[in-house]
Amino acid sequence: TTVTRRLDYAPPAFWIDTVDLTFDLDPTKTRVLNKMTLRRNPDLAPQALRLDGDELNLARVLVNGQGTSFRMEGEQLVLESLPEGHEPFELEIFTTCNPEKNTKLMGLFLSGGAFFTQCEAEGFRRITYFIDRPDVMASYTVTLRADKAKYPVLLSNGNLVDEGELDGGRHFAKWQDPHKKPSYLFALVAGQLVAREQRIVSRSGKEHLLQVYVRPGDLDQTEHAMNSLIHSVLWDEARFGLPLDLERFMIVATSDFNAGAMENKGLNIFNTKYVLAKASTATDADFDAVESVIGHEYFHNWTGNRVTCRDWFQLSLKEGLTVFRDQEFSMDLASTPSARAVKRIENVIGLRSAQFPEDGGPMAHPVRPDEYLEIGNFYTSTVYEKGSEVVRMYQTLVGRDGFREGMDLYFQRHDGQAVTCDDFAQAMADANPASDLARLLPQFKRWYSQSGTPVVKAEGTYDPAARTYTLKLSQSCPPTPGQPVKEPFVIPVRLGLVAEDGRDLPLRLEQGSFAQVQGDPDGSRTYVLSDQQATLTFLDVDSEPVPSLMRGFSAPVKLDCNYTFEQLMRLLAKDSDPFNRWEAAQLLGLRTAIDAMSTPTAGETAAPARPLSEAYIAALRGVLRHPELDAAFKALVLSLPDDDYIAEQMSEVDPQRIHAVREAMKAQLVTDLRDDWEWAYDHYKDTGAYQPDPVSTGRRSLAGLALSALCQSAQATNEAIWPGKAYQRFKDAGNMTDRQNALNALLESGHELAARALERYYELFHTEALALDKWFALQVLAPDRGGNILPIVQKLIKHPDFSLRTPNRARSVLSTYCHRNLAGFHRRDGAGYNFWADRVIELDKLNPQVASRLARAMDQWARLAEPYRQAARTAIERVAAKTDLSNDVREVITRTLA
Ligand code: BAL
Ligand code: ZN
Repeated sequence: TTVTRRLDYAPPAFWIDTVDLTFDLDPTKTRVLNKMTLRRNPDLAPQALRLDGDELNLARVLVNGQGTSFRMEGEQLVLESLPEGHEPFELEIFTTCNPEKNTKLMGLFLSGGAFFTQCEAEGFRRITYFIDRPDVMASYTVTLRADKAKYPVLLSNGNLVDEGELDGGRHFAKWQDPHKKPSYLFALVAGQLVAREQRIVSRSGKEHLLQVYVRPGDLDQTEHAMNSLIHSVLWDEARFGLPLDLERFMIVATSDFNAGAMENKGLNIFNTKYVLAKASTATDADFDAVESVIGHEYFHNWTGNRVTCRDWFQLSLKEGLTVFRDQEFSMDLASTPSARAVKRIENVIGLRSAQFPEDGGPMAHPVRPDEYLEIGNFYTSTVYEKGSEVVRMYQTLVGRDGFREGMDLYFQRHDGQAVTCDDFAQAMADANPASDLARLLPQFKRWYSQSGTPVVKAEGTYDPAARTYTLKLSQSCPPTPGQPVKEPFVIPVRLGLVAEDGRDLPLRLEQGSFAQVQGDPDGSRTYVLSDQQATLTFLDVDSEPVPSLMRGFSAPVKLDCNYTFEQLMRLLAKDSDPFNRWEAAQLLGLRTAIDAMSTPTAGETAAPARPLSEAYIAALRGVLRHPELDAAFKALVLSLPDDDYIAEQMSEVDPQRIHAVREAMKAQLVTDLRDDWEWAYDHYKDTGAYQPDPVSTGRRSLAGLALSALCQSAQATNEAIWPGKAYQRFKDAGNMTDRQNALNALLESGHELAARALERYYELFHTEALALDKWFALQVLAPDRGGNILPIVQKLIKHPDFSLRTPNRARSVLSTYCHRNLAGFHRRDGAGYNFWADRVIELDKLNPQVASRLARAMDQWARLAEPYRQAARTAIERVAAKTDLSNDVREVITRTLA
């Protein structure tokens, strides 16, 4: 219950050189013998040895084979009387723990009768006493002993060096990790598992064994994971020169996991959601997610494991960088420029829907936080996704080759070390001494220390006589908790000037210059905005251009440009930058929503009947029917900004009103484009034998959108044909994407066939956990009709297949409801908030990490209009009044009310 502060960092008083662990695995009483060699840190004055522990039963402590005195301070084991001097000594600690009771899923736990571990950030202390911090790196030897019939497979990090039989039907396996590592990268797995195996030869000619372990019966769902892993290995060698440094690389899937996956050295442990994929139960989005999470964990092997974090405040050092790497990986695999742009847009949608609200709410924190009560609360989209944007800005500033040189230097300097974000920044700058980055490094690093989303304001004026175009740029950043005033950021503004015919005009500046960045596409240049404001005068501009700014989303900022409707229409129709084309459609949609919100209507949940302008509808039709644009891109342009993103723009949020307005926009879009949707559905619906490639994924996505539109427009006109077709497609679908889209079309239109489809879905998939998660989630995600979603949610949590103990299942109902259904959750009667409070309290007793994520659903309460605001406050205060909350939930609730 104490706050940890970044500036309090001090090196450890002892180093641990080797760790020899012996486990006698037993569900209720696992014995752990931990033999370590330690030595005093020669740089520090002699101190007591403090070892972290958590819910351990201590049986014995020996120093150099002798009993010793020790005391407990809270959960820490403190040893004062240790050998003096700097010679290594041996410490032997014998403890037991109870995996079966471990519902927190941190440390050693059971899942489906098998043992798994999760140690990041502070789970190793739940396995044995240890100096549980990432800058203590040791060599591990691990012996696992267990009943052979129940636990035939025994895995840990590194190489298998011995195995054999023991008395009483038991057996053992001994593993040795050739690489030193911090405790958070320790892992073990024991159970009945089978593996898909593949031997590969890397570029350097070395042989490696790749294994994907799953429950027997799931092997047919591992091909995509294995392919993704092979692609990851090849990509990291090709793009960054980083080879696999292990003879054996293992992935193991478990269905009980707090996070997505974990990069333990050589033994990645994954949520089944990010390993298993087969066409009949996984959607295109699932296939994509498997590819990027497999990539992500694999890339951690260098960015995280070979070079790790000195302390947990540096988390983005490995997470921001590794998200950037997995995004680049997926973009490189996507291969066509259009498919790359689609990936980029999807990533930005993710950033805006989670990170922007976080940065504008009570949990706002810098990419490198300054303090925490519970580090588990800082595995956030700020540390991950905004952190990745910060890494991307290095690449934007120094170019792709310069970035590679920076990475090379980073590894040259820091391989095998535990370092800080400053070390990464310095390597990037030192490898690119002539760059703007090197010139502006201390200022650039404000991205790590200042929270909040900066706003870039842009105003342009054209002077036809002088043939000049003047662009005034300025930046600001709103106050965030603990940071009332911000200094200017270094913001790379990639820009172009779009002529009426869509051409990019030449970019000649009167004074000042663009960043010397290789790789900017024709017609785009990058201006580095580092002052509070700047004026750019472009010469030889022969017609009035529309500025296309922040192309490719060149910095994680909000752009405030007073575009006219016609200017946005030009960008939507003609911008050479696909990101900004999509962005123009989003802005048009947002503007329509905001205008409609301020139009008086009868009753607060009523909305203007036809909020979209004819010209906008016509432009969307033009995109939908465009002969060359990719289907995936069309689907993104044709998707209206969602409720949450609209809410993000409002200073006062009225959730029911937002929902009503968006529904009115959608209703018009489906009706006015009725024939175009029909054309699109017929044109895109057939994708042949299932392949999760970008082209067919895009086609399915657009066909799904079209089918949903057709069902909705049919509902308005009482036609039966499209719901019937949707039901048929649901029944006959050859893959889960088409099936789910068809079911979703029925759910979204509120047609009665939805109930029949749901029943049938349950019959088909109730034994497939991941598909069943979707069954729960889809029902909760359906548009709220007169408050019908909460009763559905209440019914679902009583369903025999629902369980709070399995994070995926708990999230499929609770997070989906509280985080993703704005109108269903934010009810005028406050019943959604009460439900939230009950579940947070209930879940906190079982699994504080999952509970604290759910607690975040109230982040935006202070911006709510009445009566929502008061009802939300009452519910939050009810949780706050509990005296036995975990640190995880306590920290979130305290900040929320601050
Ligand atoms: N390190 C925790 C899981 C991940 O970000 O890969
Ligand atoms: Zn990660």
